[in-house]
Amino acid sequence: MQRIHSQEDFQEAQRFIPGGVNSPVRAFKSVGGTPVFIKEGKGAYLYDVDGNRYVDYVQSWGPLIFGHRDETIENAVIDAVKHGLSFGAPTEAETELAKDVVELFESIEKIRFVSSGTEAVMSAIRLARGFTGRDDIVKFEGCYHGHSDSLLVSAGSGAATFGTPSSPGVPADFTKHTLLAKYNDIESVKKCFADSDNIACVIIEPIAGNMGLVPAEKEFLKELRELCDANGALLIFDEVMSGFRATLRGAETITGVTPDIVTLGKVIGGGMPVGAFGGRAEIMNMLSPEGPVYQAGTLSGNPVAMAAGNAAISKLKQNSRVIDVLEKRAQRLMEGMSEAASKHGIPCQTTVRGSMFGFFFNENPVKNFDDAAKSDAELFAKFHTAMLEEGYYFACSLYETGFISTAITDQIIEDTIAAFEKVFGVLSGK
Ligand code: HOZ
Repeated sequence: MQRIHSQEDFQEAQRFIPGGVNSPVRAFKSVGGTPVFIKEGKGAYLYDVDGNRYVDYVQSWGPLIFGHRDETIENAVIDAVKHGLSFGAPTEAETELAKDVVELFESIEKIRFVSSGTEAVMSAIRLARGFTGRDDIVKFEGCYHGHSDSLLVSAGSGAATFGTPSSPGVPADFTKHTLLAKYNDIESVKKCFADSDNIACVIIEPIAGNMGLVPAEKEFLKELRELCDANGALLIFDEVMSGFRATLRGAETITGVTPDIVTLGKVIGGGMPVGAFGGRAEIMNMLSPEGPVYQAGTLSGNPVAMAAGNAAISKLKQNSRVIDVLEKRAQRLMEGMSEAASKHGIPCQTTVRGSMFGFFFNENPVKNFDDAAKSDAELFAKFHTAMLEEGYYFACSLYETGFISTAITDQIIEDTIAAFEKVFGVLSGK
């Protein structure tokens, strides 16, 4: 497969954009080669600037649950654009989307829209601090909650991919209130509460998607809830990635644990830049202008983004079985991968939650970031390169999650499994 134009574009981009990309994980650094420059997407496929076609298992890192250029979402956006790009004033579309989310998530009575997941989480933390009057927060190793200062500690996603667990430019004073615990290890959380009586909140991805796909165990979450209650701390579920992906009504419905605040993004914007955070009214009412906790944004609740979000969420509501159908396909994909890997003597652990899937080239099950980091990164890089050559676009980091969209048919899944067979055969030398 020729990717000459992508290579030229990357050279040119690097002259003007640090690393040639506007988000580090896109740079292909951990898998080698140069990033593919995309010209367009349609349905299940991405087309690059050299005219190559790829089945897209990244789906813009999650948002595109109906695939590229879904007609309903596209038309909603075009219609919104014709009425104006931004008003900086309230619109009915914001209430419409708010109503839908409140109806779907039992834990959310009120919600506020922002422009990114990072912004949603940063604001949720401020709200939790304002509500409790406390400063400390607990986060888990390998969980990624965007790149705001106090959360860039042992973060997953790009930060883990490039081995920069925290970043220069983040003053130690800003992170001294961030306590670290180990995912799926309640004793490590108990230690945090023993060390501090100033904990405002515990933030967790209940279905972690930024250290690869690693769901939290139900019992662990239950104990986490109890610990928060016993210590007067809030529990925040970061569902920027898993929201409307793992299930329609939030991780709370599959874990049986109710959070105090939920953060959302990705699917909720249908492909446009949107984030949101919501929770009980007594907490949300602390937000300005109702309460004293300040938070604002010129493009918050942007009418075009709201139109895309409304179209995506109403489509999901109308077809409530969509996530089950996608889950079956994801299961088949991962089953096929496991079989192909084991046939060729490659250790492989797989996980599925709704339309999210994850795999590690690892002898042992992965329960936390330390386990994930023991995966075979070199093999992952070779796998990624070989699958790309076969026309399959997977996330370019072992610490990311894969996504199925409705455009990815059963046949595409079977073809992908055949490609796994071929690639594992080559990689194992059999
Ligand atoms: N933080 C995103 C993945 N979990 C990466 C976003 C991007 O590079 O587009």
